[in-house]
Amino acid sequence: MSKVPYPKFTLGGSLTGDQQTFFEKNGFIHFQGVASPEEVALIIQSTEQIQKRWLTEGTRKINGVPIKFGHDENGKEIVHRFPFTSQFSEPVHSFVTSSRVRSLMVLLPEGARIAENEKDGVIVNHYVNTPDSNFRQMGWHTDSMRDIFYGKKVLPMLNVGLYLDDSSSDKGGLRIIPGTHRQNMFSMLFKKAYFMNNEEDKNEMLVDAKAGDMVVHDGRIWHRVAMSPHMGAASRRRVMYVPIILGKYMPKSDESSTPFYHHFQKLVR
Ligand SMILES: O=C(O)CCC(=O)C(=O)O
Ligand SMILES: [Fe+2]
Repeated sequence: MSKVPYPKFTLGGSLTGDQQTFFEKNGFIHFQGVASPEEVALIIQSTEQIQKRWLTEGTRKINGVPIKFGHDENGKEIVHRFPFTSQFSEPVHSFVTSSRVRSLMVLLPEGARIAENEKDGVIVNHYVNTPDSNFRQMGWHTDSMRDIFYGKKVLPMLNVGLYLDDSSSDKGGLRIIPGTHRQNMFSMLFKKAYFMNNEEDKNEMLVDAKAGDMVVHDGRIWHRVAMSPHMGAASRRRVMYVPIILGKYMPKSDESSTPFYHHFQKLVR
């Protein structure tokens, strides 16, 4: 793993030239302290309310996208992966539509939009490492692979991560291979076995983030989430992802069918 620290940035009213150049070269960019502790607390609270509601009502899917369930360190049933969160949470919706997220549009060609009701919408991931955890890591993948399953052309997209917990190597953490967003299609398809491979890569870089930080990556970049060396509460890692996309508008509804790539999600534990 690369031990060289990468630069972290501060988000102003608009992205600076340096910030845009860093993103174009590396395929990711890290902004510190984008959401306040109060805002993060409200978002977490609202996901707990959504979890309660989905568990009580027995909801299994939102707009055709399966909710991933599991158990926490106390054996309590929890939601590990929440799709379309902004449709159920005012604090999430207001963050997602705020100028902080909108200012990232300059990283994509004209016409990009925040996908609140397309793909899987705004996702919240909740990892916890327990002996029978259903979500403690995520193998190597690119997010753009999903476009291929939708029969769409691979267009640039951003995945905007908002950290709800501190996340460094003690949580396992996000590992990115910088620059791989510029790879050819063959490498995007076959560089690594999608979701099956959890091995460390010599060129991977650990994203070392605090709650409230925003880390943006290009959808074509190779990344994974490593397993925490700790068990239970010490391994808890919650992060929210906002997709910013291009191309044909494809909204989801209750009648939407389950996308094929979700069969891969079953490989993720
Ligand atoms: O949890 C993370 O930081 C990354 C999640 C991810 O890569 C995904 O949901 O596609
Ligand atoms: Fe991903």
